[in-house]
Amino acid sequence: MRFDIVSVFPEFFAVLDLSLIGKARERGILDIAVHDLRDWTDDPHRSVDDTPFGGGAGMVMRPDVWGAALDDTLGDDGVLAVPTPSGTPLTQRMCEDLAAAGHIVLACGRYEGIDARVADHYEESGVRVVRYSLGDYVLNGGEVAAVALVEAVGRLVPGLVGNPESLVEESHGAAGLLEYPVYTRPARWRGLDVPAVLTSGDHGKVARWRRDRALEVTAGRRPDMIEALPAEGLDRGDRRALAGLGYLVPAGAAHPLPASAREAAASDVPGLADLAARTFPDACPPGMREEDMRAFVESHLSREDFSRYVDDPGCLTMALAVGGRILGYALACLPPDGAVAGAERGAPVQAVVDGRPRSGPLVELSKFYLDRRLRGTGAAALLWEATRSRLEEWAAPWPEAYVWLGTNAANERAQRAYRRLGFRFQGQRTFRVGDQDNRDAVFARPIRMA
Ligand code: 6GU
Repeated sequence: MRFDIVSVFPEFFAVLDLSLIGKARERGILDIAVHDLRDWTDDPHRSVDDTPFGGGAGMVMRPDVWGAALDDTLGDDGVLAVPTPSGTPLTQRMCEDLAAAGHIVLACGRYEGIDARVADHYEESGVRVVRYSLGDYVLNGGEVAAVALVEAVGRLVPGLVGNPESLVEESHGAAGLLEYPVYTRPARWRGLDVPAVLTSGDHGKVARWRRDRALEVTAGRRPDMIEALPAEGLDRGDRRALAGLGYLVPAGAAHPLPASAREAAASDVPGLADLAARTFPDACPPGMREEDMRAFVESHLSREDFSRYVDDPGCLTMALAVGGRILGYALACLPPDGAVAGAERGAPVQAVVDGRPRSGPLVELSKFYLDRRLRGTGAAALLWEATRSRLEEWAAPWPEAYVWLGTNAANERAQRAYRRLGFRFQGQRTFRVGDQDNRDAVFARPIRMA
């Protein structure tokens, strides 16, 4: 691999004699030539710049000098790389692509940059031109960015990095995630311990922990990278970790989507009513008649109903937004004066949860619905935890408070889900839709749990 670097500060590139890049040059793996742009001037002052046409501050680098330099260095195989703050942000993918080119010529501008005709001219003559930036900030010239490119591209040349494994498992690698944190001896430093899992010797647990940390670090610093992850590359553990970080992968989605559960606002009402109409039949027993379900939705789950629920201080309405769309909701009835909500609907007034009899208010979780595409995604835990946390705030005046719900007795899936959320079976009730009595299983749990 050959690099030609053209700059008015050739001494700057002494750093390329050091470390792995320096060794690779000694071993002939990398051939790096540094040139002084002024060698291509033909005036006594060796001048490389002039004032800008159209006026303005600073100086512009002359096309004639650059043309002479690049004609001599590009040859018939050179790719022209131009560091400039107005370039495309340099990525690992671009570096991999450039590593496949055998010869790169770096044109380091100073001052206000190089006359625009230079890059245009070489592009028009069939030279591949890459204008790149290191990020959204301004350096005084392209030299630092040229060193960055030589190192990032050079280390991908076979034989340069001793252990090719370290090229695989790294930030911006194929995984599309930032690197997990790493640790070495001593195991305890300034009161800080190395995470115990890393000294456990359990390779499976270490791998899971590292993957979870990589997801966590990436979600915190580069949410754009999380939203670009291909869904098919995410296993169950990844999906669980992502749900905990506020991202869900609905069935059929190409990528994780940001998810948030919050108290519903008036603007959520149409989305809530649409979702309720879609999900209500999912929770009904198989024999239920279409028109009965439709009538129930019209009389309890219309837009007008949701408007009332959202405005009613005795109701807590929670919306789960996924990628900006409402795909889940919960509705809780808050009993006045810390009493029992839904006594007439079969509230488990005598509830005993994990051996403890209920005391304090009993909230009714009257609706808890998710779009089908969210089944098994961790969405239930996300919506529940946000709901529970609101209920906990509401229940602050009482030392203990409980929440109950009824769900179709035949719906094993729903009952398993409620058990996972800490609810315990209390008994049965009948629930009327149309002219049919349905058997419901009743569950309860404390709002706060240790
Ligand atoms: Cl490539 N050049 C200059 N002059 N400033 C920069 C840059 C490049 N990337 C970020 N800032």
